[in-house]
Amino acid sequence: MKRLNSQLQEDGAPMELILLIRTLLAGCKEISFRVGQGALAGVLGSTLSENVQGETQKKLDVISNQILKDILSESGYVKAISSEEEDDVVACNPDGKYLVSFDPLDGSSNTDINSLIGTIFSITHAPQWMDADDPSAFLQPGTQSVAAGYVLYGPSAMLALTTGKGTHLYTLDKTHGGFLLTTPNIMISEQTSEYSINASNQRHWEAPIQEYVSDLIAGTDGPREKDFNMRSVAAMVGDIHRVLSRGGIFMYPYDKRDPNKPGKLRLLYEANPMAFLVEQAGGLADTGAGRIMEVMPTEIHQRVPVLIGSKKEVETCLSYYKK
Ligand code: FDP
Repeated sequence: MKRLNSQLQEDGAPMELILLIRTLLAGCKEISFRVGQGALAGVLGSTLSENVQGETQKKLDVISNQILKDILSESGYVKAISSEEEDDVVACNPDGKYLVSFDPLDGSSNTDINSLIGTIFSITHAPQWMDADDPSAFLQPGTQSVAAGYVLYGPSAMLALTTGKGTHLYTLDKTHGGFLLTTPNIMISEQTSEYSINASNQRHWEAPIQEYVSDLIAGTDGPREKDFNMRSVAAMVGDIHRVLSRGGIFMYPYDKRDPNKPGKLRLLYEANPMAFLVEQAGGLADTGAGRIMEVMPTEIHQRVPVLIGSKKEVETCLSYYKK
């Protein structure tokens, strides 16, 4: 079975990027181990501190953030880090070539129920003329990413990774400690009859999503003339993994509740890396107003609406915005 290293070389990734990705994944392996220990490690449950988005942090979030922060800043490859768990950017090596954005533990409320969680990351070049602590270095559209991926901590630990030459799935072989290529060039089916959305927010959605979801629910009795099924892991990393594995559409749409929060999911370390992976697998990723990867960020913790998944189904969803 092919190892991560040879696939990255085959995809033409530069050596320093390969070394950076391997460093980051060494951190993820440690997180995987900690997550696997669960309550035995005494690390589950909430701390009293809250992170920048005002959500209650779980201890595993803090631990995972620290693991990645330490390993990346000591590596020398990284100029600065932006993390869901850090208010500001973290300056690393002023001569580092890369910027790394990550959500150290996505879906962290799932830790309480021993369900799917994961680390999401994206890597861009660091503008050499900017200081390492300058947050504006991170304000680049997703199209500038050189790599993106996630590690899913499930029954097995899986890595989805792209460097712009297709999306590959790897499985962590715990016997030798490496990621082995298990699905090269995964392609998302264009059609689907599966959707994912937190329907408890329905009253806050805009008209196009209201109408689109109501037509999905109407099934064979409605204009779509086919039945749809709803599936939700309630952790983006798990939901996108399902979409990559067997198709579907995952939505966290524009929300009218708070004009400062046009969506729930963060552009830099959630929407963009998932959009890169999904596009490289033949799917689409849009905000409802344009391609996610073309959104020009204005701040590091920016939120965006997300409509992502099987090409034809996302196109159908977007057609409701043009009515
Ligand atoms: P979580 O808050 O549990 O970390 O942005 C994080 C995220 O999970 C996503 O992974 C998930 O899709 C979403 O939030 C779930 O939020 P809601 O429960 O508000 O729908």
